[in-house]
Amino acid sequence: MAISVPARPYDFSLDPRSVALVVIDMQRDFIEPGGFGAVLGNDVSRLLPAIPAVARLLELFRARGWPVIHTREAHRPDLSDCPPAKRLRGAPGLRIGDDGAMGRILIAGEPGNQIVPELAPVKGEIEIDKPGKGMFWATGLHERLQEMGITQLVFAGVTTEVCVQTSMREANDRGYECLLIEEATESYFPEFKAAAIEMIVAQGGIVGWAAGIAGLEQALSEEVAHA
Ligand code: C5J
Repeated sequence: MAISVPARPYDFSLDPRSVALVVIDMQRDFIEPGGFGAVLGNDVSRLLPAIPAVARLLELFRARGWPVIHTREAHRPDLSDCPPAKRLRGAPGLRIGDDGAMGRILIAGEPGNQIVPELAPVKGEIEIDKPGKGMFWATGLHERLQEMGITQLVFAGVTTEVCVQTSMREANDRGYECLLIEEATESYFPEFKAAAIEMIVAQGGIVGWAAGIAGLEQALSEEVAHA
């Protein structure tokens, strides 16, 4: 039976049989000093509040055995999946593939590319290395989700207006119903986070829905009480 989650622009009808949690790029490269986010001049501490909120979401999904997907923005060590337009952006020495404080910047397998320990994937969860900002580009994820019968995606992660919003838009175009949990996403620019959420829910939910985490937790706990 569907669970009604208080959301904007109107309640989200969550189907436990076809929902998955997507945690976008909660990796050290964006969240810790010395990574990609920091070398671009951002205050990475602005992303920290998302960590406990994403942990709460993981707890909700893991407790119910619902699927969880973690993404990392990650390139191959030979950079064959990083187009020059992306590789050459920014000042020399601070670019993707360059040596940073946590290894090569945004390169798969490097220390900085790991998901922060508090949110580390557990056995059975899907991990996707994506060379783009969006989670569907060059990842094969859509086909995997289709095989699993997933039609709804609950979104969390960083940054709201870049990889989260791009992934939500890609998902929306592929026919998924998307719900963004507001406390579980952050941006280096609070005004961009606020604007991205408004863009998502505007025009009757043109990209999807947004909800507070407490409303989701409450709706799921009531579901247990009624079961
Ligand atoms: C960025 C991301 N901001 N994960 N990536 O470059 O949002």
